[in-house]
Amino acid sequence: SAVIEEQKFSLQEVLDTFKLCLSENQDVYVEHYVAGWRGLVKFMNSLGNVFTFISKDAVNKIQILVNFLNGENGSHYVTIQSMVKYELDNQLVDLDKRGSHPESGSRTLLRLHRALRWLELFLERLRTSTEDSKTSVMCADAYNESLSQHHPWVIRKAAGMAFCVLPGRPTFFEVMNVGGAEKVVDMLGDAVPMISKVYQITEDLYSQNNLLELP
Ligand code: 1Q0
Repeated sequence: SAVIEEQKFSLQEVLDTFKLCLSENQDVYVEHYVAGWRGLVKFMNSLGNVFTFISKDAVNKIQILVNFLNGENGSHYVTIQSMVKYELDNQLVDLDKRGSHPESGSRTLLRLHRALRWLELFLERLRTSTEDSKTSVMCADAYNESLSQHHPWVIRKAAGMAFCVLPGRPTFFEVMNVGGAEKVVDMLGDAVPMISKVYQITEDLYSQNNLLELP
């Protein structure tokens, strides 16, 4: 019945999908990476309409990667490592300026990767926050320290306006649906290192291949 099917959103589940990202030999599974982002987008949409301009872009990028994964060369897109190797070996990446491959998997994932750094910083702030901390400030600080450096003025401006209407910490914790504040802190203590690890492995891979500035 509808009652049984209607699953309540839990951020715990979303962050758990990031745990599934890492293979035994530290490769990052695109499927779980993308699933993690899907969950985050769902969470963000539940915060209100203002955030859909942000989530729309994420949804676009998720879809590009899913299309590669389900496409005829899907077997090369199983991990971020194999994707990067395959696209580079076959000249499927625009390296210095936009050309015939404006939506490569490598450049698309790089955008989500940069946003993952924001998430890591934001969640860490949330974890160590107190009752009177402001989510808008934590969010803005995390953004200014990371993702904003890759955004033009007009997007920074729009992001700043979105942060201002973020719900407060109590509502935020409620929507996360993890339990009381202590539970949230525990959950984040578990999730943040996991996200950092996925971030760092991806960062190293992109750095070693000189891909951190892909257009
Ligand atoms: C909860 C508030 C969320 C705040 C998210 C911070 C990011 C804000 C800025 C995003 C602007 C997006 C507009 C489009 C940007 C693109 O130009 C840019 C570059 O792509 P391209 O193709 O033009 O080169 N795209 C990006 O930088 C990707 C941005 C993706 C942002 C995805 C954010 C979705 C995630 C949300 C997580 C919300 C959950 C947070 C709470 C977790 C738990 C407490």
